[in-house]
Amino acid sequence: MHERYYIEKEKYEKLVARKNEKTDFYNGIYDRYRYPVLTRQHIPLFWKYDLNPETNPYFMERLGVNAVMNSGAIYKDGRYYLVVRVEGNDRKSFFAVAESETGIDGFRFHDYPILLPDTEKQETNVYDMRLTQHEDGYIYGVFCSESKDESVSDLSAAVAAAGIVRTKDLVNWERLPNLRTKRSPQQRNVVLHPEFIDGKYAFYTRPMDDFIDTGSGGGIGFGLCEDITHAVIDEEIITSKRKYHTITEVKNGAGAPPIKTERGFIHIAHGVRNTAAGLRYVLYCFATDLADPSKVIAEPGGYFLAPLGRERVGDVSNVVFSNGAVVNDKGEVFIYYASSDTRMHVATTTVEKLVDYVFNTPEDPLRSVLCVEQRCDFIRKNLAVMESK
Ligand code: M1P
Repeated sequence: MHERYYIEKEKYEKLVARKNEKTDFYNGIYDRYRYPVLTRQHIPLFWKYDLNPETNPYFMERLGVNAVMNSGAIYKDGRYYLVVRVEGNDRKSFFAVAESETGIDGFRFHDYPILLPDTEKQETNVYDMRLTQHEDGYIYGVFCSESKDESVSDLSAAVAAAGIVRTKDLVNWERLPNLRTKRSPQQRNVVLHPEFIDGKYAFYTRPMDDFIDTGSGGGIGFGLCEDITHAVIDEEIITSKRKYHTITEVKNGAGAPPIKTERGFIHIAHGVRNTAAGLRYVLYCFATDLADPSKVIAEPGGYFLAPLGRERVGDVSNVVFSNGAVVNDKGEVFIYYASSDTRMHVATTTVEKLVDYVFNTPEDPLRSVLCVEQRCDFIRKNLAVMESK
């Protein structure tokens, strides 16, 4: 083995063994952590370096990794699993499982990434898998399956569709045909609901006219399908709508599969607005009805989590994106999010706190004057509380 291997291996083991710690960030809603849970430095050396000194005398990276980001998550048998989007230096993304005992540190990749069955021959790239433990007994992974748009001459034109896989052990993956939505030419950010609705599989969708622009797509959609092995959605209705001059003005999309609580399903989604510096992605929450998960019953105003400090800089700066959150046996919630399409973080809270946040945070009144009224009312009540002490 090249001598440099031992130096790099020591650095790697130190990184994986590093304990994470809460920062002094406070908003009463969730805690943030000092270190990302996964970075490209967490990729095993044997994924990147040819370890044979005869074929790699300079111990060079032969297959580099650019970033690790948008990860699906699941809590299984007392352990925390992420299905990570790994992006090679060649810009192609793929999926790999990383596992931890604590959910906040010690994430280690399994020896091999996931080799998906090659059933969609036109597919060039895959990313952003959402993991849903469905009541039918399978863990489903729904992800973006991207292909070149051959109908136009623009070399960068692409078509986004929702790919579907399922597994029971996170090792063997069965690929099902891509989801077809009759009314939307493109789909990204599709999430499978964990329960049957009227005996059917239910999906949160994101209707789009174009690969980047959602166009006439008014927000996060919802649709039912009879047969997940040939998934077709005839009708999509809009649940959480995009709104003018809010954090969702340009687009929004479902994130982690919804968390079931006594008051409703809690969704952690992303909202996108435009700025002079480009698009800004933040996370926001809403709740849907337990019996009719297409019906929004609470939507706190503003963002839940926005990029902060070093999170603001990366390959696509000013972005936080989540497609995985888990609840452990103690009712603690681990929200996994990527910053700036570069690295993975965790924020922790509890189901109780999430419910309080979603149902007791005021809605966005949508106009400045109404926001001032809302805040004045708030201040008035607080001053009365302070005076009574
Ligand atoms: O670059 C930010 C994000 O952009 C896309 O999200 P959306 O479809 O909502 O625009 C996704 O490609 C996502 O992977 C990426 O993090």
